[in-house]
Amino acid sequence: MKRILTIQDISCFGKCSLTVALPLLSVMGIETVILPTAVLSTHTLFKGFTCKDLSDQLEPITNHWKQEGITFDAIYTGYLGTEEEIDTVIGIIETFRNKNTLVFVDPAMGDNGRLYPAFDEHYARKNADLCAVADIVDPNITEASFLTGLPYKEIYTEDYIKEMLLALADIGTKTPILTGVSLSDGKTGAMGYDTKKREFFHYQNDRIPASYHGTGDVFSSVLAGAFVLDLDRKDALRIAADYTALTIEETLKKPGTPWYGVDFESTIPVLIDALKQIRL
Ligand code: PXL
Repeated sequence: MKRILTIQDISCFGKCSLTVALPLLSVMGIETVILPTAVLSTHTLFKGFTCKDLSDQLEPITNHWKQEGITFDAIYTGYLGTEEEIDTVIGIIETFRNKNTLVFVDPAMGDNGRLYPAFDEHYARKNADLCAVADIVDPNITEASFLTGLPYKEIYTEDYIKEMLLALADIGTKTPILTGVSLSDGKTGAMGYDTKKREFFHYQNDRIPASYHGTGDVFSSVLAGAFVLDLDRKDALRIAADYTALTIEETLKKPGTPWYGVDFESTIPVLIDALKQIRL
């Protein structure tokens, strides 16, 4: 069984980060080791959230793993907290990485042209150091614009997306993948760039007219899992995008749906079936 280490916060209430990554990666049949960077009462879009920073625990925990000879097939990072923490996480990646380790970075820090409340531009730029050591990064357009310094646009052409991907590749990532990319009316999906083969690739599905918090974490978790399972990039993008779209659709059907996250639990059987189809 493949083993992944995922490093991100625990938001006790509000479906995101580890409470999404752990169940999704587990149902994909991947042993999932967690390294919580902080414990929050809720995610940071609630007012008055509490936050206990666990940065000082990262080194003792990972030192213990090292002593025990624990290894990982992949390392997947999500929402982190501070610039110092980013340096610590880069150190952890260097310690555990070997030539076969997949390093997947979701530089979770903003959406809709704005950073999340806990972050500033300094923190956003520091994320580029983390992206530089990644095999795959999957920012949305907001995050990519903060990482690269290119302007954020809501209306754009395919050339703008390609320029953004090339700028992300310049940071050092082998395969940048931009999420929330619409290449035609009524469609949305992701577009990536393979620096080795020098080719762009993309996947689009129907846009569902709704936006929920935590969908980036759903998409990233499934995409990271799909790459860990050695799916080719076409299948990996399709599985992650279709599952995320279906989950948004299901969430939308339910009246009085809480805004804090999507009902990803109810669509898990479909994810498992889709994986079975590919791996038959
Ligand atoms: O979904 C990203 C995320 C993860 N963790 C925390 C957050 C957010 C987005 O706001 O606040 C704590």
